[in-house]
Amino acid sequence: MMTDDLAALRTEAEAALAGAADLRALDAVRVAVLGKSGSLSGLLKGLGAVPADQRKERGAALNRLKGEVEALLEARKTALEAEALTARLKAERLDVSLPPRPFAPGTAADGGIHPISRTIDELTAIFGSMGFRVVEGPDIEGDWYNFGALNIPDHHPARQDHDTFYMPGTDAAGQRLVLRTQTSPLQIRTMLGEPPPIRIIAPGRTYRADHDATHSPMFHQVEGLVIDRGITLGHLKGCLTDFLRAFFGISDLPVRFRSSYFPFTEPSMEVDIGWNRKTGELGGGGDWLEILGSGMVHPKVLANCGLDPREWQGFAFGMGIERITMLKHGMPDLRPFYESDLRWLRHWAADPLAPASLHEGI
Ligand code: 2NL
Repeated sequence: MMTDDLAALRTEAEAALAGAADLRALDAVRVAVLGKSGSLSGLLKGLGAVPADQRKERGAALNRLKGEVEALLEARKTALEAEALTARLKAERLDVSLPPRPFAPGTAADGGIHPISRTIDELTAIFGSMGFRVVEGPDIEGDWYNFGALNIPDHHPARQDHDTFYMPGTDAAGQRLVLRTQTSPLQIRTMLGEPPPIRIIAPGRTYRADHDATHSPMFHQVEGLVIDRGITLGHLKGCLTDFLRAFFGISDLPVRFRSSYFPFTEPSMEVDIGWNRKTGELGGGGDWLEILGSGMVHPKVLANCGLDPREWQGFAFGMGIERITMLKHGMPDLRPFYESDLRWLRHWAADPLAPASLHEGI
């Protein structure tokens, strides 16, 4: 007789919980049963009037019921939340395979690929076909990764030449923090982090305190690195010649290698392509245009990265992404790359539905 009312309350609460269609209705059930003037709270308050010999047993039964109702509430809440999430995921589904809206003046513009991104896509397609992989990393570097490991000593003029942006503070290893002046730190990290053979390209943002029509304090660079046994200058020349001809889409583009100096390569080579100085046209115009720097990785750089230069050799190269993009498309000025002028962007944007591929021609 005494527990009958508890059994009834339990049945009632179960029915109310099952009928609660959303979290709000569920909370109303909680208040009706467990709230200050809820049915169960009412029974607990009534304990004082229960004869002393039954009070303990009834109190225990009430508390047990309270625990059960709380557990049922929690279970229903979890189920309702899962239902709500499923409904939301269904309602907010995005079909990424839909074509962009056709462009019409005055309506929402369709998307386009920025020329910098397009060039990175093209570099990735060309070097990817030669077995290179893309690596990425932090823009803020320790100065050992940016300079020291590359055989650029503490007081080398290059550290000023580069007009480096130094950051306050040091990293965990006590290195001075810099905005990377080239993407070489990624190659250092790769050599330190995995055994050869290595074939990587490292495209990304780089920073130097320089600002005029052809220099921006933030610009993009791509560097490449190959490490294996028996790598020679012949591999460097073949790889870069193939790359330049594919990138500029000129199968007989003249390519010239001219000896030069970098602290991180020995020997070092600057690479020129043929063009016509008067018309700006690339190809066989009889003039030469410097396009990138390259060389065999310096034995000290290999040793700094834990590689024995008698066993491993390699070549590396670096070039400016804005520069090769401007030359390829005949763009006169660097500044609009970063100005978000929609007229410029619409003019130079690449079609997002025609990604860079070697089959279609870069
Ligand atoms: C240039 C020249 C170059 C490299 C970058 C490199 C990186 C490592 C080791 C050796 Cl980890 N070299 N990078 C080599 C030669 C030239 O860039 O004029 N860039 C715009």
